[in-house]
Amino acid sequence: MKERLEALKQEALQELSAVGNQQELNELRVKYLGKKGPLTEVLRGMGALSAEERPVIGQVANDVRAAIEAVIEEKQATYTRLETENRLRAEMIDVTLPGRPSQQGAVHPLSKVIQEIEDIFIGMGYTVAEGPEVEQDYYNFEALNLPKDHPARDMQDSFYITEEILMRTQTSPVQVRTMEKRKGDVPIKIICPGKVFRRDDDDATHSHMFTQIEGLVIDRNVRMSDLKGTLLQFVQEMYGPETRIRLRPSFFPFTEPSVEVDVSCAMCKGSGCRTCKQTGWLEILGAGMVHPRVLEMGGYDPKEYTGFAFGMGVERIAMLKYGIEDIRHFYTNDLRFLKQFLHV
Ligand code: 2NL
Repeated sequence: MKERLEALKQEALQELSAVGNQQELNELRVKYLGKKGPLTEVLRGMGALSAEERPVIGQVANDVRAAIEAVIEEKQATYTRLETENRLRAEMIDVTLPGRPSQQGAVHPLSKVIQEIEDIFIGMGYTVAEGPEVEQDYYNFEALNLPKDHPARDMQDSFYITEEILMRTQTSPVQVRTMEKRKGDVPIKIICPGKVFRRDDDDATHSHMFTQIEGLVIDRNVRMSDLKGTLLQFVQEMYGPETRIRLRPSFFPFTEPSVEVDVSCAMCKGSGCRTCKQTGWLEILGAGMVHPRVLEMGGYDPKEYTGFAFGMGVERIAMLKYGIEDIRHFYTNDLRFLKQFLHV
């Protein structure tokens, strides 16, 4: 029996020394150490041995098993190490290779100007209000003191959906809706940014759709000087602390009195250049004291409350700020145009 075990050991070690891969090693492990292997068989036959022989043969069998196991384990360790090395080699990344540049999007220049204007007014205590682009005639015209026969209501100037529904021509209807919602409560201090629509032929300075920001303040004792101070603060934050403003009389159906607001040209500081057509001034805002009838229709008693309002075209402000010569650049999304504003 001892000889058989020794022979088994020699045979196993012989075969193991010739093993070439993980699979062959697994097969030999099963063959020699498995439940149906020769070693198990020998141990099972031990019952037939005498009491003196049993521990001796048992010892030899254990030694043989340990010797075979040791070789298998050593080989296994080698295979495990090789496998790890191969995987690491296969998965190796060359961190010195140049990266592939990704096409990164950016905030549209118009959106940036809107955000900048919003921030300035938020800094003065205003909140931002938004509303529908498709409006009722009442909110777009009627409540703003635009009588039925007013030329601004003409089919020529507005996109009508039905007799009573149209694309808003200003963001004022948002302000009317706010007055209605606030039910006579003061103060109201809002700005309303958004798209507006007019039946115009598109050219370098006109677009049938553009972006407007309007502002509205209603409270007790709101005066023209409050409007002037507010707009001066706004343009000085927007264009620099040297900026001056100039108010000229004008007319809007929804304000009385009404003014056009000129800003000293940021390009030439008022000395005259191509941008300001040698005048030193740029017209960027319309404004005025809210018409008493507009206050009344919005639910505010004009004997108790007054207010001011203003409106500006965002494209025009952006064009003057960045020297953009054609309004259509904002909507055609030519990357050569948009990429110029990546870092402004
Ligand atoms: C311009 C002029 C303006 C207003 C808008 C307004 C709104 C309400 C009441 C009274 Cl709810 N007024 N808005 C007032 C004056 C001028 O816009 O040139 N826009 C591009």
